[in-house]
Amino acid sequence: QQRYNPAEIEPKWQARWDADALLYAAEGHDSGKPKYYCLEMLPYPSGQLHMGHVRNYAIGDALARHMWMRGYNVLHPMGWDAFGLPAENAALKNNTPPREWTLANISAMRKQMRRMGLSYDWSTEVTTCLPDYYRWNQWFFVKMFEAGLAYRKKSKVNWCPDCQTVLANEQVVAGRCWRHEDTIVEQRDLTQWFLRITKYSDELLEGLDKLDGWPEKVRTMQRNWIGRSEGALVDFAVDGEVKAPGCAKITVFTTRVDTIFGATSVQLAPEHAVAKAFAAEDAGLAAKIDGLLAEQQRAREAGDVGAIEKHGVDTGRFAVNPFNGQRVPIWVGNYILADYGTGAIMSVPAHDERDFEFAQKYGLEIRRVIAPKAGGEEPALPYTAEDDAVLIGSGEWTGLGCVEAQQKMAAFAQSKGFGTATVTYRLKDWGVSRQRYWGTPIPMVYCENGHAGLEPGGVVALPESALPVVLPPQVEITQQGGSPLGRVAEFVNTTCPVCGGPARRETDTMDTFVDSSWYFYRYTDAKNDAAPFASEKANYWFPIDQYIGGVEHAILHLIYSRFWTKVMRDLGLVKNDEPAERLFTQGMVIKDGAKMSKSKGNVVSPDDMIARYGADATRMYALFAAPPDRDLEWQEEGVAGISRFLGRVHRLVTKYADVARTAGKREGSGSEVEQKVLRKLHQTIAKMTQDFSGRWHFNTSIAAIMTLIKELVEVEPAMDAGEVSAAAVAEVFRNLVLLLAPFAPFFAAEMWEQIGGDGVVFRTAWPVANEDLAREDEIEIPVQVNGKLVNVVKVPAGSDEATVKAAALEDEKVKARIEGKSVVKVIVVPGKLVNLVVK
Ligand code: ANZ
Ligand code: ZN
Repeated sequence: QQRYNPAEIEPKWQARWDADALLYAAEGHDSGKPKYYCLEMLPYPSGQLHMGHVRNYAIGDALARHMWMRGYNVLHPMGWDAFGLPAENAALKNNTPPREWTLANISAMRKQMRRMGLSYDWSTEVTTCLPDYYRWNQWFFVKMFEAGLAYRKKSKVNWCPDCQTVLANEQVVAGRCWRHEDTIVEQRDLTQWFLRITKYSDELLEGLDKLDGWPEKVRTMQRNWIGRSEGALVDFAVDGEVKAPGCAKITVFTTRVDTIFGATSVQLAPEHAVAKAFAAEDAGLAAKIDGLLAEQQRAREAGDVGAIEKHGVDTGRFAVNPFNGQRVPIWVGNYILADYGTGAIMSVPAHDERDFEFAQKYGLEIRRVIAPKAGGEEPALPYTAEDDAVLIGSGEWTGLGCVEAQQKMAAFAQSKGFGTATVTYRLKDWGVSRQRYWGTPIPMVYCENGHAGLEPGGVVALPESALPVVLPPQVEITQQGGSPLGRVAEFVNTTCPVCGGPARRETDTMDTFVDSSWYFYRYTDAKNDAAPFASEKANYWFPIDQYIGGVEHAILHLIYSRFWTKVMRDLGLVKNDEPAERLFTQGMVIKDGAKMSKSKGNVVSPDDMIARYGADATRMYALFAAPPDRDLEWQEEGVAGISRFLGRVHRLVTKYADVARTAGKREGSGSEVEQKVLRKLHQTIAKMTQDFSGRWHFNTSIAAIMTLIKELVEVEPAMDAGEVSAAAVAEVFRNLVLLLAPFAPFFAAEMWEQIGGDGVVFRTAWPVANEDLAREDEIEIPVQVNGKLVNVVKVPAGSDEATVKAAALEDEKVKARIEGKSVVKVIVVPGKLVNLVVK
């Protein structure tokens, strides 16, 4: 008998599958089957798969194979998120053009994926750095420009000195670059392209409530990122003359207008226009404000502006509270952010933590204007309650509940013309310009002389016929700043598509998150060269039934792609509001207690594992070692264990292969051993079917298969002695192989062939558990006395109430417990529990 040898089995099947281009291809949108779109996040082609990928793809692949077996038309595609900085860095280092480097990495990784036996439909492969894909980024960009959703503005932007490019807010993590943990992000004033994601702020927020197939953690992160705050804008007039235009009043943003009678100062961000106006008249003040600005910058660098040590300067000027006419001092504070709300606040020390701290430090007045509704002792300050709290010392508003006062006072301010209710968001428009080479060229030109309706240098969107704007291949990549494309004269100099006059191309490229915002639509129609995709195909496949990826994308990719879907819907391209119905975020792979990473030196290479134990054992281990949503501690010993387990299965299957191949139909109920084996089999089928329909605790599925194998080994002598019918043996092994198919595809294909299974194992119907066979003869029922567990009794499965009750009352332990008492009531929950109420 042959031993299990994955080094022989796996390449054999890989070659067969490679030769069968349609093996994993989805059927068309006219397929009669129900559809299932199973998607794993596409990788960046770094050149090597890592264990995180292996885990992600093992989960998705098990699911995709299972859904095929359940009779679905499954789309299970793969592609490459192929633009981005590493290709440029590699170009600098090795002098290989980014395109060559990227394409070589892609082919290496595609090979690894095939070696892993992943069931991707390669006919729909998407590579984002190729013009057949990125031309549609450009097409969307123009559509967004035409719809007012793409626009240019000068603003403060995040600049990474290492990337030599601008970053979106979402790419700044604790003041640092998302790619360079140690690099402090600078602020620069630049004119950049933005996408108006804020148009959808409310929809993006409200949509989260309906996404109940998404992890709550991800939804919470998105809610916080969008950061909707209801509040009011209130104008405080500046007392005395201010020369600078537009500086006669300060508009503050507050979520607690009900506390306005307790405002004892107005605080400005150091960059606020009024602060600048005061500084222009007072050099001493200007220097102090610069000091605050520097502190803010340092806090940003330290990664936490929120935790800044609060400092401020008194401007010596006053503002007038429009609600009570009171003059309050105007300060400039280092804890006021220029880019949130209006960059100005009214400070209410009695009822706000930060204001309290500040007022104590500088001896500013602290005035209570909110008290508990129930009265009683004065609460400690700051007192921040708003529910069950009322206004005190607030003129005509005194006595109102806080929440009611917020609405009424905002309406009052509006009626008097000094304020309004408002909603503020933390979410900002998405800055998409990047001063890099390896990205999608932004399809805009600047007409040098201008033409009717356009001033010289004005922006003109390229017509569809001028797309794609192809990246010039020969570009010198250097460390010097500025867009590399700006140094390619043949690229820059062009003609205006409207007037034919001289024009310059935009030389920035798009943020690579544009590429991943809609790639999954392209999979439905990857070869379309007349449109990004055909709507009827996308409408058939969308929404994605299951999206699987890392939680690190909770904000960036998963918010941008939701935005993109809404834009496409409004353009009439798709019908769905959200891209993915369900999202699963798998845990990290760790080794020796830490995330696997090059910098920690604890990386385990998938290639090594596959070479040693085979792809099946490696994949199966990744599913077995932990529930998929938890972190997984990689232990090579565990992979070896799975390999030995597959060896045991291999021995059994090959041993009984002939029996399985030639057996007839099972008849009658069979011997007791036979019933026992069949019971275990059908229980395993039932359990696995369940695991596949919810949380995918594949670790317990695999454990169940292991128990089944253990049982088979135990009854092996009985099988050899002919006590289990050939038909039952065939039933067991046939189903066993089917159960293993989603997890260990090479192995299952080989075993299927050995037992003479018909056709392709992955297209064979998933087994259905036979409930009669699965049912236990006896079940255990806990018996309680007055709600306390006393013992567990065994009764025949399916017993009626009377039988269960009798068994409970006859149990020795129960008898002892109720002795001398009278049973006043017996509660029987069929199949579950008996509770005796005694006195
Ligand atoms: C007065 C007040 C009284 C406030 C009170 C709170 C409690 P969220 O919920 O995060 O939106 N604020 C407004 N703009 C700010 C800025 N640019 N920098 C720093 N702080 C700013 O927070 C809104 C509250 O944060 C606003 O309401 C304001 O303080 C402060 F008892 O106004 B509040
Ligand atoms: Zn022109």
